[in-house]
Amino acid sequence: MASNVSLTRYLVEQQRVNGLIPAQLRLLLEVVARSCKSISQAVNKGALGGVLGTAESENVQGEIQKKLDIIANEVLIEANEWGGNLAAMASEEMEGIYVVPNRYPQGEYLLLFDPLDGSSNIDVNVSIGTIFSVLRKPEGSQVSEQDFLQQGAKQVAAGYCVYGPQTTLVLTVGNGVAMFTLDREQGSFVLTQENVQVPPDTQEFAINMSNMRHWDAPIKRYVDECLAGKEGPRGKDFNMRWIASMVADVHRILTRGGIFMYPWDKREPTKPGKLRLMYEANPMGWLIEQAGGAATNGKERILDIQPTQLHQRVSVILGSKNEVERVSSYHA
Ligand code: AHM
Ligand code: MG
Repeated sequence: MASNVSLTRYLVEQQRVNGLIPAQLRLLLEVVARSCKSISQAVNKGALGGVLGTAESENVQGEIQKKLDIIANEVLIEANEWGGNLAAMASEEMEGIYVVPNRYPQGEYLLLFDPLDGSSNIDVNVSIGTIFSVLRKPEGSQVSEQDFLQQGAKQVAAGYCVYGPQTTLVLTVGNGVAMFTLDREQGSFVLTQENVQVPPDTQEFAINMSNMRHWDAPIKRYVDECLAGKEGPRGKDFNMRWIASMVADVHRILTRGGIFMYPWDKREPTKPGKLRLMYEANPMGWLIEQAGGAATNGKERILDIQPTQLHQRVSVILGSKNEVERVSSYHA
């Protein structure tokens, strides 16, 4: 149900009434939302805007960049560098941190993002998104990469914007999860759902099944039991979804429950998983927890992991609480 509460008003209320966010953080989130509007615009134009296809570059993780990966990254950097709210930014698409240039005032916050998540879906017109996480810069002198290496539990805001049939911004500042739908005529995000709750139980799982032969025993056991359906140990049938855009999969889980898994597998045994801790797992993990769900790497709560590297990878299992706890118990 649409409300007449804009994102701006929601944020002002979080600041004024709930005392949850300082003005600088509110302004920063406004700028992030504005960047998402521009990215949404570019995504919508698609081939008409010449934004589809591959760029001639690789990112730090050795992945071929899409044109939209780069465009989205630039939009976020340009929109956020001059406002005075940030000290530095970090992105999936940049090897090192981006320190706010000297010509602008430096703020108290650090912004991390995956500018365009689900890159493999760009050219096929399937939902993609932007994921972001905000940390407070530790007190001290010059900002450094070390300042970013904070546990997910220290996030002060996190969210994503999904560019799907609708453009929806999903946000937490530690006071539950709220969803805002982009009203294109008004040009503003309007609150469309508050106090989002992930049901504790589910009969729907999301995992890339093509990796099954590489999984570890606990994940294999969990999925086997789901697949066995009514006749198996779970005594009920399960459905499966895999969009290959974490934003879209997490959005479905926030909307109707489910469990999402991108676990460690044997393809690259030295890597803990495919997804990145700081700008994918942490913000998504916090959103899911704020909606009553759970997020783990199988052994440890995602938000408790102490990062050691900016682009660190992690095994991710998140969603409906009872299912996530079951998968964790299989790892015990
Ligand atoms: P990206 O940030 O380069 O787009 O990669 C992350 C994406 C996630 O959105 C999604 O869950 C996963 O990669 C899909 O991976 P796969 O193609 O291996 O199923
Ligand atoms: Mg991503």
